Amino acid sequence: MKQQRGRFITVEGGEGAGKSSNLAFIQSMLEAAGKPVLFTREPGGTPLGESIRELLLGHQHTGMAEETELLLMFAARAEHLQSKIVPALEAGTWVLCDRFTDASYAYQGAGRGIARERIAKLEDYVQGDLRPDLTLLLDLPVETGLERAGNRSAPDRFEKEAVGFFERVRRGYLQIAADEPERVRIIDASPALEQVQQQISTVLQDYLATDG
Ligand code: Z5A
Repeated sequence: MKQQRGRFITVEGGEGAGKSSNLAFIQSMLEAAGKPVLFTREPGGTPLGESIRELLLGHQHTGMAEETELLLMFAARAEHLQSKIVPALEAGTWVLCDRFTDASYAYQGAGRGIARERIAKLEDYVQGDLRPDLTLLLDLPVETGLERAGNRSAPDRFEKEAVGFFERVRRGYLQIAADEPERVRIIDASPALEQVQQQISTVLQDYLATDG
């Protein structure tokens, strides 16, 4: 009998939205439902991808061209898909990924101003037909996110952007959710963690009941 393909779940959100704080919760819910889960992240997820991540987030290339940034995201993604994500999905494993291509549309597209059509061409080239099955978008006001993120580590190359950049990123994400309401579920990330996790739990239970 042919192995059933695993599901591809991504988690997205602006700065300090709480992805890291909720990923273990999401993974444990899926595992409790009997799904084998591979957790990974973008940019990164492979040795080569993690090296690209250092180039992207570090401060040694502050004047990086926008196109270079976009192409590096997709270079890391190509490696990630071929060596990790696709083999796992084909083996029936559920892949839980901290950010994926929606982040390229939100940050490089809405944030930096690269045309959507250009990103779509790269998406088709690198991913073929593969798209996430479910995306949880953690949404909160930019100021709240920046305040939360500011209480953590030193800022990376993206975190040094101005507030206007993050406002465009947020609008970009919300537009994706409006365009694809079936795939992208908005989670209000403003309240306390327990309330955020209640919303996540409802969405995942619903997904597991209908598609899992
Ligand atoms: N990027 C891109 O441009 N294009 C692409 O295609 C891809 C990525 C894939 C790296 O992402 C950067 O890459 C990212 C976009 C870009 N740049 N930025 N900015 P990342 O995901 O590795 O890093 P990040 O966005 O900076 O994530 P983050 O700052 O780690 O945020 P988070 O994981 O969403 O938040 P958190 O660490 O869970 O929470 C932040 C703080 O808030 C922390 O102290 C928590 O304890 C606190 N917190 C969390 N939830 C709550 C609630 N509910 N109440 C109160 N406090 C809370």
